[in-house]
Amino acid sequence: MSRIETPMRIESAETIVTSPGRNFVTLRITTADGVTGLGDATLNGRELAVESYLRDHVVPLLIGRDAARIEDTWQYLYRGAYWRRGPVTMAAIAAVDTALWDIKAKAAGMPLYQLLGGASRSGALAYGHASGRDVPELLDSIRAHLDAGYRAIRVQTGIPGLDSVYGVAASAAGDGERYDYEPARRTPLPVEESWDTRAYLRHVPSVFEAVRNEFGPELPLLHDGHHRMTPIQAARLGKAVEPYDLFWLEDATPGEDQAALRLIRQHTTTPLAIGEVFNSVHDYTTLLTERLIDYVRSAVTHTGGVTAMKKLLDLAAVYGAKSGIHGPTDISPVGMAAALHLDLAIHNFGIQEYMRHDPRTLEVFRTSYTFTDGLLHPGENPGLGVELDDGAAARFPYEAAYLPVNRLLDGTVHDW
Ligand code: KDG
Ligand code: MG
Repeated sequence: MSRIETPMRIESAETIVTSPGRNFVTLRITTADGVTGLGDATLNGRELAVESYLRDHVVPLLIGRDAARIEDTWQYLYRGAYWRRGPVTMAAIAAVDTALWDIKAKAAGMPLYQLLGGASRSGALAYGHASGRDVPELLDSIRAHLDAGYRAIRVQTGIPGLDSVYGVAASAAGDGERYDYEPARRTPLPVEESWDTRAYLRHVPSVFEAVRNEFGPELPLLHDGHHRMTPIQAARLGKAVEPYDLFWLEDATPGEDQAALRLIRQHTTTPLAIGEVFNSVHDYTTLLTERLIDYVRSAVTHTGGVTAMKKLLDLAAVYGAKSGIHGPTDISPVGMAAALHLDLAIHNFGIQEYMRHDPRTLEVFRTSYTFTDGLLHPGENPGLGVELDDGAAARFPYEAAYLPVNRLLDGTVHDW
């Protein structure tokens, strides 16, 4: 496409890498008439690969393009690369796409959710991350989350015999002390954790029994298996927790094996959620068309942006599945805002994950979304409603950080 001369011509695009409590990669696109848009390109533990993909291979293609042509730009970057999918590529495309939607909505003078069809609800039900090294600590953490306004709770606990386990805060519970793995893990090599699936399967049902006994039947409870079980182990866990009426069991098995979900589905009525490590609608075709899952866990940040997520969630709607957009703290406030605009607009909204960001993160990213009575709302500012403070970003330089590696007790590398 030839260079165009319109106010919406892309004048510049730049990547901002900053580490206000944890690493984030952001793309900022500026049009000829000075409208700016932000997109989140953070890929936890592999941040600089996406930054280079954007800086070296995408930004030069954007200059001079028409910022208004969002679908065309998406297809140009996706098909034009020839190589398909992958977390690095799709995070880079997501950042461009989200920034262009931010620009379009700002130019229209509307919050993005209006361009996506307007609000379908007054707010998005959020779930928080409660955890404890043992059951009493977990119950305290749930109480603290309820006091902080959450109306749905993810439940993760320590496992007897294992030192540290995914999803469990390292020190005593409380609303201020929640699980967040990255900031403490700035070591030259990934931290190694140990794992024993049989111990986990023995322990988890009793944890849910204790939580239901304490908090009653109504509170929506979620659990993340974090890819660690085989299909038959997952089927067993799903069955064992049926009396405790989980909202969902997430990532029971490694996500890339779509057919594994057939076996789990045959054995349990516990609702299933999967997809935070996916980056394309093509990762979901078996899962959705065969109705093997109930919730789609993709992040806007990792699945090609607002354009691709809207298509994915529309496909999910056809097959009776709902959204459960990924929202841990490694999704920046820009990625979180994009999720919230979709949550408000789509019909098949399920739930939104929400871990509050570190105060340093919120110094860099000035947000306008709100959390009231358990519901998130993206706010009414034009665009995404997030601004990036360059001065604050510069105060927090990038530091290498890795996610942990998991090993079985005999030393075999396992899924983390
Ligand atoms: O970067 C990895 C995290 O995003 C992931 O471990 C968080 O499983 C997760 C969740 O459900 O939020
Ligand atoms: Mg998860």
